[in-house]
Amino acid sequence: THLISENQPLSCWPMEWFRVENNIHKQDVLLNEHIQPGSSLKKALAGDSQRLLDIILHSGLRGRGGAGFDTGRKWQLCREAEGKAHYVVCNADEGEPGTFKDRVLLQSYADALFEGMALCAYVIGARKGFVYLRGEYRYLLNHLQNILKRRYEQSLLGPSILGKAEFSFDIEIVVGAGAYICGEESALIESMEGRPGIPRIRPPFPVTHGYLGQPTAVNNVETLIAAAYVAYHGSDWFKAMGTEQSTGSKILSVSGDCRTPGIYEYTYGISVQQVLSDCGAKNAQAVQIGGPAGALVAKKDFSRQISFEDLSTGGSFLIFGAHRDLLSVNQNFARFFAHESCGFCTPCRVGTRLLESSFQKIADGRATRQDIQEIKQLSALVRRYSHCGLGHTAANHILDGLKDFSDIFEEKLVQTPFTPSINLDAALE
Ligand code: L3W
Ligand code: SF4
Repeated sequence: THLISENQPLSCWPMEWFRVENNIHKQDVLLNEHIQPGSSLKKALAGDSQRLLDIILHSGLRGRGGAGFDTGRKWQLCREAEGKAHYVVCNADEGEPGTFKDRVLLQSYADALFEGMALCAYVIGARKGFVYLRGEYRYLLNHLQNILKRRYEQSLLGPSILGKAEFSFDIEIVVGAGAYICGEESALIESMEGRPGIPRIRPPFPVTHGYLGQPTAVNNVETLIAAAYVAYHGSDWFKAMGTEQSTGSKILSVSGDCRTPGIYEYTYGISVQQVLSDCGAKNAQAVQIGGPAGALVAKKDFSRQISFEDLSTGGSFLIFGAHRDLLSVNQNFARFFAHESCGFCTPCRVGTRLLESSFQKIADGRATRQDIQEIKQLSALVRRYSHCGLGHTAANHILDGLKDFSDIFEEKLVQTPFTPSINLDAALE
């Protein structure tokens, strides 16, 4: 069993939390079945590409990387975009702290991933696809190359796939260099083109101006795998699971203070409480859903659901037991964002550093109520004026913490008679 190991330390996170085996504890839908290599493609190639697109559109499949954009719509926009060539890119730059489900999918379900990429290529008219593999997952490279080689031999890749003369598709694997920001799709494309991973201005979106300025569909590993299952079982099968706006299932990376950390797959709509019960988390005070950029969910809200309507997540489910110091957890998150900011824009580059040092001040017992007001003001500024998603979400954990766990900040403050005379919250509106 592979471990994310000691030789790849993440500076800000307790190492023991990453000693999570590839244990798959719950496999409701996708993980429950290995579809035969080529079986989705065979079904899809029996019809034209419009038919496959209609199936994906009708299934309601949405992006599993976090944002939940409609997959069929993305493929349709890309298919309709004009360009010299169209590209498929699989975003396998899984870098969100506490997320490791793509690692397991790459290790055990890579055939379905390559199948999903080929299906996407069929719809958008691509002849070339790339897997952008997280630098720390380099050890998976040989394994993935072996599967690609076999798929070429089986005529599931290469020229005239399964004898269909007009459908040829190649896949290449590109290895990242360990920057979290390259999980942002336009930074990822910059990196693929050999430049530093600095996010582009969007729009235009990659569907029209992506790799080499050409129409590109960028999808997460889990999304492409789900597409392969949809093509095999049909859209009604998929649509029957989950909730109205969140069809199908979500794979969660569960870690932290629980008895059985690992991979859990649920149909959408599952409550936080049910996941906690299943993994044996008896004494949780909070769960961070969607990584540091996501939401810190307090105990009073454990009835909330994993879905795009309620709690959207790329897959990270970090459990904090009652004994955890949530202030230091928040401080770790602030350090993480300051470290991973690409430095391109001032609100994020400077703002995340200032937030990090504010946390140090609180932890040292030197902060006053005025500092808390300034943290709120700075958080709102970073969220509002940053250039990309990293900055937009870098202060979520702070604002959530101040909302539901204000006492952990309060008890560290130096008590002064001074109270700000203006309402800084209102000033920010
Ligand atoms: C065409 C439009 N396409 C949006 C596409 C866009 C992208 C997708 C989502 O990611 C989350 C957050 C982070 N025409 C479009 C359009 N699109 N409008 O839809 O776009 P957006 O802007 O809603 O979100 P985002 O900034 O791409 C935000 C997480 O994703 N994140 C990504 C990490 C993913 C990985 C991974 O998959 N391995 O690392 C980074 O910021 O946490 O939850 O495709 O082009 N009008
Ligand atoms: Fe870079 Fe942060 Fe600006 Fe994004 S918000 S471009 S990560 S500095």
